[in-house]
Amino acid sequence: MFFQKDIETMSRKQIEEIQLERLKWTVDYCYKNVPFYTKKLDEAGVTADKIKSLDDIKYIPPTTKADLRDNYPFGLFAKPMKEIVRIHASSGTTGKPTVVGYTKHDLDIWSDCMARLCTAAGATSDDIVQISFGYGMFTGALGLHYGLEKIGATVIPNSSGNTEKALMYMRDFGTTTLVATPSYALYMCETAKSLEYPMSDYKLRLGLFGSEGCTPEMRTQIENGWGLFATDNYGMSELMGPGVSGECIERCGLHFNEDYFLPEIVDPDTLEARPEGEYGELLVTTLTKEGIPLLRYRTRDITKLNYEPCKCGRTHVRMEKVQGRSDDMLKIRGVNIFPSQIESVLIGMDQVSPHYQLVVRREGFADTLEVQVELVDSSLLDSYGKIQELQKKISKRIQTVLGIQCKINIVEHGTIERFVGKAKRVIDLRKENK
Ligand code: DLL
Repeated sequence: MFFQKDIETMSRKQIEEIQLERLKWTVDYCYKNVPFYTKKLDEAGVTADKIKSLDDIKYIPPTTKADLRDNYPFGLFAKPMKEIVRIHASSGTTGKPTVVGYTKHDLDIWSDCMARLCTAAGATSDDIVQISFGYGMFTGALGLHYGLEKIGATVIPNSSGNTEKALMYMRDFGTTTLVATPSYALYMCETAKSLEYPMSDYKLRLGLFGSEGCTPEMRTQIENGWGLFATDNYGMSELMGPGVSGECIERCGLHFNEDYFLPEIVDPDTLEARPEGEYGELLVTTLTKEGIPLLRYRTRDITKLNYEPCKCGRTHVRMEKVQGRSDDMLKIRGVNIFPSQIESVLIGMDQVSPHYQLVVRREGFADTLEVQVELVDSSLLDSYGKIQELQKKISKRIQTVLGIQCKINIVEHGTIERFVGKAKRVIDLRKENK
C-alpha cells in the first residue's frame, strides 16, 4: 500500500516547518533562475531571508495565468531545456495555451502525489483501471497513469472517445476502476445502458473523477448508474496537473499534498487572507518544483480549507470541493450564479436528464439566461400542456433557489452535446454583443 505515513500524518507544526523551509528555497530558486521573478521580487523588496514565517508569504506578489501567457512558451522555466523531460499545456479556450515543463525530479514527485491520493481514495494493486481522460497535452491521463502504475494497479491507457470500444474493454477486461471527468463517466453510463449488454457485465467499483466540478446530485447519479464509489480529484496543469488534492474514502474534503503545495485562501478582489474556514480564491505556491516553480499562483477556484485532522488519519489540510471559478461566475442582472447551482436544481428533478447548457444573452440593457435542458422521456414533447407545466416548475425552482428569472428551453433526449473531456456548460453570448 502506498501510504507515506510519516509525511501524511505528521503534526501541523512539522508540516509548517517543512513548508517554511521549502518556501524559502522556492523564493530563492525563483529569484536566481527566473528573470520574471527576479524583477517581480526586486520590485516587491522580497528576498528569501525576509521570509521568517509562513505568514510572510503575503509580501510576495501573486502570479497569474496572464504571466504564463506573456512568457509563452518557456519564459517561466527555471531549468534549461536539457533538464526538462516532459512538456504539457493547458487548453485555454482563448489565446495561447499555458505551457509547463517537468524535470525528472518533478515527475517522480508527481507520481508520488498521485499514488498517495489514489491510495487514499481506495485504489490498490488489485485494481484494473481504465483511464478515460484524453492522453496528450492534457495532464489528467498521464498524471493518473504513472501514479496508478506506482501503486501496482493494472492500467488500461484507453483515453477518451470511442465510447463503445471503451465499454467493450471494460466488460472484457473486468475493469474495476474508472478515471474520467464526471460528465464523461455519466455519458459512458448512459451509452452502456443503451447497449444490449446487462449492467452486471461491468465490474466497476471505484471512480477516480476530477478535472471539473460535480454536484452531489450528479455524483449520486453516476454512483447509482454504475454501482461504484466516486471520489473527487483536483489539480491544474500550471501547478502540476492532478495530484494537488484529492478525496480519501471518508470523502469530507480533498487532502492537499501540503509538503509539495502551500495553499492560501484570499479575497479574490483585495487578495487579503480570508479567515480560516471561509470561502475565497485558492492561491497555491509550489514548494519543490524545479521545472516551473510558481509563487502564489491565482487558481481562480473558489473553495475553503479545513485544518482538522481527518478520520482517515491523514493530517494534511482538506479543501472543500471547488464551488466554482471566480471567472466562471455568471453575473446576471446583478445576481452571482455558478452553473453548479443550476445543476443541483435540475438533477433533483426526475423528468429531466443531467445534461444541460446555459445560454446568456444581452437583450437591450438586460442580461437574460436561457437554461436548455433535456427530457429523460422525449414522448413528453407530444403534450404541450405537460411541457409548459414542466417549464414552469423548473423556472419556479430556479427562481426560489437563485432569485432570478430565466427561460427554460426543454429539448429532446440526446440533443445537448456530450463531452468526452470537461463539459462546456455556459455559452455566454454577451461578449459578442458588446
Ligand atoms: O484539470 C488537472 C486535473 C486532471 C485535475 C485530472 C484532476 C483530474 P487543467 O486542465 O489545467 O487541469 O484545469 C484546471 O480545472 O483550475 C479547476 O477550475 C478545474 N478543476 C480541476 N479539478 C477540479 C475538481 C486539470 N475536482 C482547472 N473540481 C482548475 C472542480 C476542477 N474543478
